[in-house]
Amino acid sequence: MAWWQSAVVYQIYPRSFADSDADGIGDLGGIAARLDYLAELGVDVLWLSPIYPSPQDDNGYDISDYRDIDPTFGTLTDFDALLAAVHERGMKLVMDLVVNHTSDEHPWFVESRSSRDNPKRDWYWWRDEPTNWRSFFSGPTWDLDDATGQYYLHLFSRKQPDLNWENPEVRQAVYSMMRWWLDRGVDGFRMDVINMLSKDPALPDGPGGDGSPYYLCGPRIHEFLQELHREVVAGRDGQLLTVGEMPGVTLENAKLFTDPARGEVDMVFQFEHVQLDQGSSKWDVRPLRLTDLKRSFGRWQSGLAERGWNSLYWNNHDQPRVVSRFGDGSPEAAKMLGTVLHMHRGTPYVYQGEELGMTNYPFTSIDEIRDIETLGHYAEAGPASFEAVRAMGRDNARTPMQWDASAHAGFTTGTPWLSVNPNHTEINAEAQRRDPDSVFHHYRRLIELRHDEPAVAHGDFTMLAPQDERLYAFTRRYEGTELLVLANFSGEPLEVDFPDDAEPGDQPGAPPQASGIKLADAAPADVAMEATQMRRYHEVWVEKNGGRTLLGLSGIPATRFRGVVRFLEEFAGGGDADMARYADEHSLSEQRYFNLLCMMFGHDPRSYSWVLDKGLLPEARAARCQNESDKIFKAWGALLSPHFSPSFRLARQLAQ
Ligand code: TEU
Repeated sequence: MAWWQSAVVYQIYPRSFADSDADGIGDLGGIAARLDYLAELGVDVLWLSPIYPSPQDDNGYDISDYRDIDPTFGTLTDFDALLAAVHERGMKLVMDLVVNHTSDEHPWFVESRSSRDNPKRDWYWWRDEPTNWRSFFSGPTWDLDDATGQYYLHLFSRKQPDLNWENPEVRQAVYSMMRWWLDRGVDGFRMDVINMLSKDPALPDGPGGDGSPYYLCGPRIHEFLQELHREVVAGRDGQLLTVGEMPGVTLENAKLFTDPARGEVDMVFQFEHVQLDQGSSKWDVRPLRLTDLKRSFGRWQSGLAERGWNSLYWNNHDQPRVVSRFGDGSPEAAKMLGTVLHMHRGTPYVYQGEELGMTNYPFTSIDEIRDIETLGHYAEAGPASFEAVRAMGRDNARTPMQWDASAHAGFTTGTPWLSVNPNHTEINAEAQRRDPDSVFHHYRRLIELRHDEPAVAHGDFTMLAPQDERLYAFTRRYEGTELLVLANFSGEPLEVDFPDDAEPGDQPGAPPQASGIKLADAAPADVAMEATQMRRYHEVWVEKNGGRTLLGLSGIPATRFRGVVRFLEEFAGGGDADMARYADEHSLSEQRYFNLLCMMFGHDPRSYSWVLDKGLLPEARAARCQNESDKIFKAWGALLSPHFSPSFRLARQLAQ
């Protein structure tokens, strides 16, 4: 099993993460200052969106020098220091590789456009006549260069001319640059629109201006990616992570791209699930049907079960915030969406702020928008498109990270390049790190679970209730362990039926019977489970050696299931249940009580025995004697936290 199959990646959008020099734009110094936060979250890999010199026409995805750092973000020395600090904390760092196109200010293009017989003319696509292809950023994909009287191709902005990968010199120049970064200690690449490198050299017109049939997964794409792997990645195998961003990639092609035997990429970003709430374009917004989402995830889970590997993401710098898009913007919805994604088979990607439940921005005017794609669309579609811009615009993902409740959310002491979401006073890292029940700590627990429970990384996937438009339910099975994930996508309480005589859906993906959920196997005798009320939450059950434990919200022994669930609902529902009173009423033994508290604090279920080993019982008992629940929590938190955060794994190492 490759290391990245049980890893979690955190995407940083440097412009919006943290600003250390008060120019209102994030930078490497800001990232370095926040590494302990990321270590506490427990992520394994940091992916940085582009930080190379760039005119910033597309916020860095237009690179003018591949072997340096844009002064806005810092210097190569700053970069080396950041990389060392990341490695010191046991994390890895992946760079963004943008080689389908360069900036038009890159020396390669400056040379190429200088004359028709310049040696680098063929490094780009020049034609006397353009095709009818439309750009991703609206308008044509060809621009006329007056000086040489020819058109050059740019699938994105006119300041992002496409490189001609048919030219082996281009490919070798890219491979040399990639090796340069790897020799510097970088741990891999996220590869931008990497399935667009191979174009049909005939460059035929496309149906209705859609040129994608001639540049998405083109004729030589597998050859190019295998050559790249041979020239750059081979020999460093096992240490690196490569993920290819592939708009429009099919499952069949993804199997080829991610089959380790073919030596192309480790995983791909496919777009199927982020286009389910769209009609003819991303601006033609439609309501999401949960059955469509489940069908898509189910297909990719079973499709790459034997060969290849999935990436898992809801958010990135190109997508609106999922909690606003597929949820109601609430912390509960954020946790539910996090649980659903992280319990699938694949490598999860957390986009900055997702772990806090950051939402879309309440844009009121196009003047607040900075994104070239959105502005291009608005220029064509006009004011009538503003509602779609608000819902789907990329700037929703790019508002500054919300570190605290202060003026600019602790992102900068200057003026942020993009406004901070006013809800940062409620939604911010500082408050959530203190609150064990926060979205932050829920994401931290999900990441812990992936590190500690092999079934999460490696278990077979079985979708349940695929026809249900409110419930997302599935199981993961691995060596006698079964996870049951139940998630309620509707805003209303949901009745979930647990028929006692459930028979397992034998084959992964096998459709369950007509109604109700088919659980793996009948519940142990002492946990008679009838219908259970699901609030807008989610539950993860672990079936291990005949015992069944509710996880996710908390790990609680099965024996007191119904009582505990009622308690959970009460508690999670914010009722002022008095812990101690509850423990007495339900004669929870000291061990069960401590374990309950531990789970509440999202700590390892073995911590009671840990408390014993560490001789901390006296303090723990003392903590228990204080009868107001908040006091108990604070006391318990104070008792445990020094030993368990910032990251359980670290603590585990410490404890050994
Ligand atoms: O995105 C490619 C891509 O697919 C996006 O254009 C996407 O379809 C769109 O934004 C969805 O709204 C990559 C980068 O992630 C993006 O930021 C760049 O703008 C683009 O390539 C060009 O480099």
